[in-house]
Amino acid sequence: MARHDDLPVPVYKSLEPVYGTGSQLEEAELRFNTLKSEFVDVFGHAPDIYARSPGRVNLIGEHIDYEGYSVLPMAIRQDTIVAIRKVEGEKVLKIANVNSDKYSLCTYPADPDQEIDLKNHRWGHYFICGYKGFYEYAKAKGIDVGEPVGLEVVVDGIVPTGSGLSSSAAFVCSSTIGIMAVLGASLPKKELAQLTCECERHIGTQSGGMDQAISVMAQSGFAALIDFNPIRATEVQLPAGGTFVIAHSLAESQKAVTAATKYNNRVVECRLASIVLGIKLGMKAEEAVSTVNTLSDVEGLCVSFAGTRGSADPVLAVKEFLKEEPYSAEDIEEIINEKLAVIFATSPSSMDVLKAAKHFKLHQRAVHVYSEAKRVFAFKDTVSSNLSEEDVLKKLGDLMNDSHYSCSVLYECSCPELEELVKISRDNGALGARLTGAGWGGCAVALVKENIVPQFILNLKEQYFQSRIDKGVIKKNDLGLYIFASKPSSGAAIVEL
Ligand code: NG1
Repeated sequence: MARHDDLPVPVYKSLEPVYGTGSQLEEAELRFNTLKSEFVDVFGHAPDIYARSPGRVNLIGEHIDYEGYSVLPMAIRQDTIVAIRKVEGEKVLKIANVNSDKYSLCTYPADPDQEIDLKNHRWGHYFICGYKGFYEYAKAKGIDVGEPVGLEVVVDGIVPTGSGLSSSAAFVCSSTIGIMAVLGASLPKKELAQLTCECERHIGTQSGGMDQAISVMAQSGFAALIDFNPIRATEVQLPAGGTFVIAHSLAESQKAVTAATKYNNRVVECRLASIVLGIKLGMKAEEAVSTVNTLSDVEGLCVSFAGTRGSADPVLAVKEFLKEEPYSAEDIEEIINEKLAVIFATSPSSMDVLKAAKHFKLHQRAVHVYSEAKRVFAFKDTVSSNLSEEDVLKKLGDLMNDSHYSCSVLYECSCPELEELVKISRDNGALGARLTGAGWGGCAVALVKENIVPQFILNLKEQYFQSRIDKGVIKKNDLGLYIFASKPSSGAAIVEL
């Protein structure tokens, strides 16, 4: 039997297979109806098809996907739906949003080779990421999708933005899948996961691929272990007695806007750490510079070194060969015998990192990546072990706490609000709590025993959110958007109604 990730994105004629039954289905029916009437209002006719793709919460494995390591997220019920129609004749892409007060109509030429103006961020750019990426892929694979045509699009997204729940990937994936479907093409989910990751890089972040992979390949009821190179998703059945509660710190993290000092900075630091490690472990400088891209590329060398000390832990090599004090650009250039500006010359987003960086913390970033990669497998092994459920939950919680510590102290991607939220979660009985997603704001995820979930949510409302309601940061009626329990939801789908 084919693996589910080898199959194409499912096409449904009704909403039940995607949203199940009950209140979730009712909410979805309302959204699809509103989306359709909005489409008719704006463009004068109904859309050809709808594509939807969910956000995700990452349970463990933070900032390691772009280093080639496996991660363990699950899809959440919040998603982005793109309604789309092909228009022969007028070569324009018109992208509207049901929330037109916040997101006004964007238009772009129907030109797959257009440059995205990254200095002037517009919400519609994410659609263009999918558009450019899909055409590039079709061209590279010899898929004939004809001459570019005009597209009419209305978007409805309910994944909170800047929250670490992958609103951007939900938007890019639903756009790409919508474009693919309306142009009459169909690809296996595995290929789409890879393609949508490349699409999102057009926005200027050096994205690792986790978010798009889970958004496209998720299966209802399961979290997934996502492996890269080659990309694949293996279902992970979570223990029934635990629930993951997601809470927003209310600090918004604008990943694309702060990329040069935050997200992309860490990608560059990891690359530099891996080149320096490669050289210290015996590679010629020239060879390391031209062949080493990620910490996973030099893990083998690190493990061999650890072997000489009776261990298999790559962190031993980091401790031996990378100093804890931050490196200056000159320190690194001396070791690698090359100018940093030469190494990153072909990557404008990395050049922006170099311009903004005062120093580079190679030791801390590498320890985080190698130890976090191990925690992902420990999490997966714990879930499938024959420990008692009580012990499984406790161990998963401990791994989540260790992951948070590493993100906060070594990777420095937390913020005061997330620290407060994580502490309050633990004080109120969470077995483990950690920031999720890129960090620097956004959400925390807590593992909570099923039977205390309602009380836990109440306590967080009082202890974290009430003061923010009092200050007018959020409205009491909107609380359900900022704290909720989540079960693993289904992945991307095409809907023809
Ligand atoms: P967020 O910002 O939470 O969607 C980002 C990256 C992921 C991964 C995490 C950190 C994108 C689209 N997503 O997720 O690939 O690297 O940070 O683990 O850039």
